Amino acid sequence: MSTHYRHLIRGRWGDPGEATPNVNPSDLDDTIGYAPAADEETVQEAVAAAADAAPSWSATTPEARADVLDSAAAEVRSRQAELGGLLAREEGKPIAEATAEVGRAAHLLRFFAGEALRVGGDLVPSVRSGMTVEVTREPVGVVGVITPWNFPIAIPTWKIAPALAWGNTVVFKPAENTPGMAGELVDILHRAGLPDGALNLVYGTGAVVGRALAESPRVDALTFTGSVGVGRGVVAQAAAAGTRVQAEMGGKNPMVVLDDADLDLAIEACANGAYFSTGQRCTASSRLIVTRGIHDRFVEGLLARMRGMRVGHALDPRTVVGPVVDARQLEQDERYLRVAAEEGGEVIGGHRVERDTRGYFLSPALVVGTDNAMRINREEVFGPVASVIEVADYDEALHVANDTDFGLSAGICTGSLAAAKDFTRAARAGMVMVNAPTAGVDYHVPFGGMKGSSYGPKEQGSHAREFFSFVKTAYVNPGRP
Ligand code: UN1
Repeated sequence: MSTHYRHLIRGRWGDPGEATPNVNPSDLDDTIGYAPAADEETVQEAVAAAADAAPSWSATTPEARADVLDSAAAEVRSRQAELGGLLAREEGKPIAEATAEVGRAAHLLRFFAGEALRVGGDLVPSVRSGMTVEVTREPVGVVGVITPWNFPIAIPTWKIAPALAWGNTVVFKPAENTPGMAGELVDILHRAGLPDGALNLVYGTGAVVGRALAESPRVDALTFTGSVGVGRGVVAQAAAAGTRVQAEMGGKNPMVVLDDADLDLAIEACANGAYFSTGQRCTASSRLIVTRGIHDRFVEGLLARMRGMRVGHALDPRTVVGPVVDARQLEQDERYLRVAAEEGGEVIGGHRVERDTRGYFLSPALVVGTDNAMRINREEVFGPVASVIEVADYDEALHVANDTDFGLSAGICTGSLAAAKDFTRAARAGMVMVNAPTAGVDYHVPFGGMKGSSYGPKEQGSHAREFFSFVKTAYVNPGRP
């Protein structure tokens, strides 16, 4: 069964038009649907629809906005298994992780339903007699949302839900690899009671749709998650158009393992952080920085764990590592493994795997004997690939951890409170994890990085308001009664 996805503009689902197949990466003979690709004019129509809907949506009560997000949360929750199945089929995330991601989307919707009701402000006495100052938060206006394929419902939700909660209207451009999940999320929100034009969905390429959103003077704010290369361009285009912009890009996240770590815990944290979701997470633990005393035992244990991970069809419940998302990503993963070997690393694993269905299956890989100057440790691979860097002690580990252009997430496995506290403070990253994988974050607290990983305010939690609302300062002199 396949579907023809359609744009949603001004509350109307468009015609299917010319369409690109959406292929299951676990089974290339399974075409899930066909997605259209918008031209620039279609994007402008969507932006105009969002701009026209902005005055009335921004004037709705907090309760009305909370109710929409709350009913969407309930529907996502009640269809969790079905939507998880679609996510696994479309993106290749193993079914258990895919279903959990749908649950996360329901929680995000519920959290931001609450946030809509918590919109507040300050009433401040003026330095001038008789005057008061009101500091309030208002919607920014039209928000452009550009999302990647690797969390095809969680990331769109954590951008669209706060945008709507704070009274903004949205034009949403999902990744080309995951049109199905985008269509389901938008359909659910639309039927939950959004007025026409409050949420518009436009399929298509980054080069046409993404660029048109980034350059449009009628888009007031643009939120992006994706690669560094694309993100930098989006930030530059948006800044040139005078648009508020937030970009969450790549990572090369260090995981430090010290001699005093709980070995089993460290192995499990690294296996999860490096290989779950096929390593296709900007928060993946990709540089494992290990002190000398534990190095050999750690590598041996991690290799055993890695070799035990079943690679296969995302809908097979035994699968731990699903397929790589597409041919281009598979080629990139293999290219980095070749480069790592050429630079002197020892590559273990990282082979194509044959299964009953034709899919982009790659076994997880560990590159040992690397140093931090190698390309495998400088550039994001975005696949089931991690490398090990051996260091002398904690000080060298911290230095290596911070010696990177990125700064999204950083982890440490240690039994030492002193080392954990020092690392928490000294790691140059937006998120620090102690005795836990660098990936896999909560939905109710801020998310985001520093340095080359991120641009602009953080996402999620109550901090999302910094981006999705703007602060107005009103001076009121009521005069004499
Ligand atoms: C997580 O690790 O739970 O694209 C979330 C990414 C991140 C999300 C990671 N923006 O991988």
